Amino acid sequence: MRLLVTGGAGFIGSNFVLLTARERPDVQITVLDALTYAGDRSSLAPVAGSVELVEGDITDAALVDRLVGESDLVVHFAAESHNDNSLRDPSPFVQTNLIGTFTLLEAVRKHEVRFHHISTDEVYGDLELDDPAKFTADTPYNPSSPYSSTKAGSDLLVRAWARSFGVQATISNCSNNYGPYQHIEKFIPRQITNLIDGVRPRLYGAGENVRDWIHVDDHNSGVWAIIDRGRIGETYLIGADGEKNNLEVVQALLTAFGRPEDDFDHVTDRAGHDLRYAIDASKLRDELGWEPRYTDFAAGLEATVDWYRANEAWWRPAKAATEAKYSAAGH
Ligand code: NAD
Ligand code: TDX
Repeated sequence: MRLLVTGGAGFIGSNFVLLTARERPDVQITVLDALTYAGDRSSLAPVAGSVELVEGDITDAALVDRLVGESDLVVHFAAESHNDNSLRDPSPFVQTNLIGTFTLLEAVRKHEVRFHHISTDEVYGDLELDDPAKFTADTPYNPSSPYSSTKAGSDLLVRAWARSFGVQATISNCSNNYGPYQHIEKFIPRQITNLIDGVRPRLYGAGENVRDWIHVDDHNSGVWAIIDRGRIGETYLIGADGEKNNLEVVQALLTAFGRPEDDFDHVTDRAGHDLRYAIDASKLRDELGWEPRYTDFAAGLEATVDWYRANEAWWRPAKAATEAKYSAAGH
């Protein structure tokens, strides 16, 4: 099988490629990635000999048409992915997340290629802290940020192309991922790399916002379950019952570094900051028999801390510029 992975040099995409190369040696993998600030060729170093990396943009219709024409399956991770960046400059979010997804959809329509679209739980907006309901595939869309609204728009394009043009597509909406190769602009690796540098973690607002954490390998095993056994045209939510507020996560990291639990700073809150995300993944569990493997968050977090300690050469070059952007925004 010939697999095209967009965004395969980013956090989740590179972990997907590494997992696939490990567990499915028969799959021939090509990565299409623009190598933006968030993409890193070295994340694919372990499979450099067997995976082709094409450096290019998903809005490049001619390139996308050629690569899709040579594939049996497209898994679409490429996106601008960071909320704080989308508040500073939404333009690349509209370009990549909307126009890029449209470009891929036109190519899979023409070549009749199976398509899996990677999306986020943020399309559903946020929940109250005490709301007993969680997000399901029937929750109405209600995105808050330029990032989540462009992801929501991309999901709707996929649904329309599936219904109106018969594109063989599935969609997954996953909760917050953690694990190796995550860019240090994101919450957990930002605090880990701060702590390695002896800098106090930075908590937005009071730290009461809740995220539903899942290990990146559990996300990607869910994606494969949907590709293998999912029903065409369907949306599946991926989550592993990992709700934690940001204060709890910072305290767990401080503990892992042997520092006092109050050794952090409160900084300016994010504009429009979503309060809580929570996933009901029973459709994926019951219909497709998927189960997460990384159910011990503290252990997963410690393994992630170890990875950042052992791979300083991977993240160090981006640290100063990432923190300079945050300082300018009061974060
Ligand atoms: P990331 O920012 O780490 O990686 C994105 C990758 O896409 C990078 O390699 C980048 O170079 C590439 N890219 C960006 N624009 C491109 C373009 N125009 N053409 C080609 N390549 C381009 O993101 P991530 O955290 O790995 O997220 C991957 C996907 O998963 C995204 O679609 C995101 O919305 C979704 N998602 C992420 C999370 C999370 O917690 N990180 C949760 C749910 C869903
Ligand atoms: O320094 C920080 N301090 C802090 O308190 C940073 C960077 C973040 N935060 C808070 C904001 C959020 O409540 O931590 C939480 C997580 O922040 P991010 O890592 O920026 O993630 P989030 O905005 O929740 O979005 C992530 O999950 C869903 C991914 O970046 C998205 O791509 C995905 O769709």
